[in-house]
Amino acid sequence: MPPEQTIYVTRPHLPPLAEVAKLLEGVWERRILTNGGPLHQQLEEELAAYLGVKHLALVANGTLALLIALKALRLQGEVITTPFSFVATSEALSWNGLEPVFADIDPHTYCLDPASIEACITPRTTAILPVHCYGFPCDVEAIQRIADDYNLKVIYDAAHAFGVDCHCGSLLQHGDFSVLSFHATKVFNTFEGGAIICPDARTKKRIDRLKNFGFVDELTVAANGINAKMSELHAAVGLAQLPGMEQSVTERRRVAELYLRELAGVPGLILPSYDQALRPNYAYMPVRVTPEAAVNREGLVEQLRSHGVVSRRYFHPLIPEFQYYRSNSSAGPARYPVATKASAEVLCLPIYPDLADATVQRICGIVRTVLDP
Ligand code: T4K
Repeated sequence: MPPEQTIYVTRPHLPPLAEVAKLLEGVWERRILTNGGPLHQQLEEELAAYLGVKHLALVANGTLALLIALKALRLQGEVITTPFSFVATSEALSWNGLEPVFADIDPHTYCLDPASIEACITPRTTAILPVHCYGFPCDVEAIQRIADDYNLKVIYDAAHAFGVDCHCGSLLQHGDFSVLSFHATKVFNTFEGGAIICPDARTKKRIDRLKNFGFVDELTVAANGINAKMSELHAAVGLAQLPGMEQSVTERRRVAELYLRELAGVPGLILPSYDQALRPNYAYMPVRVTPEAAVNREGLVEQLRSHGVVSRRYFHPLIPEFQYYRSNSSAGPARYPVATKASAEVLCLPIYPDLADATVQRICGIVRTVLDP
């Protein structure tokens, strides 16, 4: 591989172009381009079967999926969420007029710590919005116990958790809703896209209306809806991609396992661990550069960049450190010390299905040279 070729943190997994073209021929014939066309309906059915869930509604992206799931619950007041996520998690709350309350995370899974959730509950709390960070499952049982005890709704941001299991089947069946992102950078992508997993057909109907301006029929708008429909073009990409998913995750696993072997024992570096029983999807390769390392995280980012390797500091800054959220009453590192430390130490290394072994070895060589000079 020529050294000047940039290695990005991720590259989209693309289905065979001929398969997409075949599906698009039908679109050209039918001229049904969007508004719940046949490819959209087919993808909803195939995805629900693949993911092991009963009711799934496709939407235009993961952010709109969050927005609509929250809207469907008619929530008010405060929602406990994680500071350690992509900003869309909190933005969906703000767009719904809900106040994010930032709790702390678990140092191993990077997901919300149930004890910290409980400590954040006030009389105004109405829901919990946890994230299955990097595809690592939240402690869904403990979170459900808290939700039951305090009569709270749970909306899982499962943007990273496509295809991941918990101990009792699909991780996506937990909570009142789970929300997926099919953005280009995700394990399964439709260029832009997303989905809401909901518990029953009645709720799916409500979501289907909300994503189509709130229309019940031509003459009736029953809710403050929005346009969040997935087009036939995007659905075609998804349908062509789905048959290759097992292979794609197998390739991600190859890359992850090579990293784990090549980076084992590097001083000051903590590696992630993937639980095979939970069908991990290897969406990300988050390593931690601890204070014991020869250089800090920022130094490693720069060294990698100077060799053409673009790693990413997901998630730095923390959401409450962004200007828009700084005045939030729960913003402040004392409220979430574990997330603050993680945000200063975590680095996501490149991982995607066609990342060659030789490239992973080259990246690991750079990491070893920098951290173990
Ligand atoms: N909840 C969570 C927990 C999320 O992580 C996200 C999105 C959402 C909700 C919202 O879902 P969406 O509304 O996006 O469906 C990326 C993604 O844009 C974002 O979807 C994702 N999370 C977030 C974690 O990462 P950036 O700013 O890192 O993207 P970008 O454009 O820098 O892409 C990263 C790398 O990927 C590039 O260096 C090159 C490569 N790339 C990217 C694109 C877009 C490609 O090779 N081709 C491409 O088309 O945010």
